[in-house]
Amino acid sequence: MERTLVLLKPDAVQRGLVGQIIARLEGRGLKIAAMRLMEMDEALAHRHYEAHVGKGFFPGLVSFITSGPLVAMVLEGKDTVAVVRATMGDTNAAKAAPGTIRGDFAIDIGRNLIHGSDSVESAQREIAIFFKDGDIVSYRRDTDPWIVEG
Ligand code: IDP
Ligand code: MG
Repeated sequence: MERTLVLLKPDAVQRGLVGQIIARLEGRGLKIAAMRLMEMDEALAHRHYEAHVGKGFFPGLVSFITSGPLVAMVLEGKDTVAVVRATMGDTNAAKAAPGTIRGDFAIDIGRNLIHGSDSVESAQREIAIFFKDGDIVSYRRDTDPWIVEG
């Protein structure tokens, strides 16, 4: 089973969309393996978004992501990285397809509600920034065989 890091960004918390967004991810069959409400400081933002340091939008991104509480989660399941990315929709929420989280709840690239790791390697790096091994819970659900074959 694959794991990914999801952040429900400060706009999701402020707009009261946390429950609806989690419902969509859970509804697909993904399993919550870890979850916490927290605030990111600048150092953590730089670490998490290290690939974007120096880009024009970076200062705005850091100020947004540190502006209030967010929900960090580890999700687990089959092809979780790709499934979460597809469920999120395009980075530019204005272009995100209806039916995706960003396509249904957002209209701006700088207020796009959710982060999901873009590869298994990124997921491993990002999960380690937010969670200790002991924070991640492995468990079996009786519904698992109804969600993934075999
Ligand atoms: P992703 O979140 O879909 O993986 P990335 O390209 O990794 O997209 O960018 C990280 C985050 O930086 C985006 O989710 C968005 O919040 C912000 N961002 C990216 N490009 C822009 C931009 O051109 N303007 C404003 N914010 C941006
Ligand atoms: Mg990204």
